[in-house]
Amino acid sequence: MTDTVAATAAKITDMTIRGAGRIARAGAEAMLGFATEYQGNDLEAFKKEVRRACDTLVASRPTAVSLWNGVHATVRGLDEAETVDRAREIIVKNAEEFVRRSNEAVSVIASIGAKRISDGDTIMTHCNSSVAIGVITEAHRQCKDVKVYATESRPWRQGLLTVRDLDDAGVDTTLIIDSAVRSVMAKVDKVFVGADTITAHGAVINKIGTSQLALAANEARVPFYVCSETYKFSPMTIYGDMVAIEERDMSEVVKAGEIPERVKVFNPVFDATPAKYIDAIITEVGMIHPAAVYSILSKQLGDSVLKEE
Ligand code: RI2
Repeated sequence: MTDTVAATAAKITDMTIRGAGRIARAGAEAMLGFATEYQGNDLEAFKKEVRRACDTLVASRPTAVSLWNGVHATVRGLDEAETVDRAREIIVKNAEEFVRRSNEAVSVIASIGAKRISDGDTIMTHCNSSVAIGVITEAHRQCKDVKVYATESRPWRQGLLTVRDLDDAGVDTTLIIDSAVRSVMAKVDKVFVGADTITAHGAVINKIGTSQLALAANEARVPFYVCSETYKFSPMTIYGDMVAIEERDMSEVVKAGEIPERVKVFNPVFDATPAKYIDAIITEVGMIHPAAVYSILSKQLGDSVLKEE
């Protein structure tokens, strides 16, 4: 395995590289780096190293299926290669195509989602979703008067990144602590969040606390939109696989010595929002109902999705 793969996997694990879309593109680019750097002419040995590289990258953050999809998109059609050079070409081409389409999807979602923002709207968003932020800043670029409440999103406090991103774009932004969500929801017209993984039955796995925004929005009759590229849809959940919810170290929640030694800290970094709390998923193929996820997945995967045991 090359240094590029190990270095990228380490940066995804320690969240130097974070965000479901960014880690997917980083995974694809790491596979491109692997293919370019690989020395050797034995095709079977190359394919073995490719599998190791894929496994290392996918294991670096278990919840976001975007990473799995981004990495595995680069090896599509590899079985047809008869030489290492041809296999290398296939990976490089697939990786470049994935990154291009991923960036394109983010801008298509921005233009579709911005249509759902009216002049004068107050929006709430959670964590630091580049796709949800793209929708909001596109509406602002269209001279719509938009105000945003961004949650702090403990424990990583990605909300501080969001308020910086929005302020840089000139958007009127207010930071709130996560426990203020339900009381602030009374001032909110729409909620826009991102996604790490969306299951075949339309549940959305996103930063911990997202389901609380959805509950509060549902109670207040505030539309709740998820902004997500379709490579965040999970093929494995078609067969009933559960999405692994990553748990991270207690040091992200409390400092050493802050609490008694015997006290445990449970630090799940994602949660699941059931489809019934989601008004629409804004994707690069259009605004869809959560119930449409399966048909899009099966269309993208072709018949294989129905055959696999
Ligand atoms: P974009 C992030 O996870 C957040 O949960 C965010 O909503 C999601 O990925 C999607 O991000 P983390 O990497 O792809 O901060 O919309 O744990 O940027």
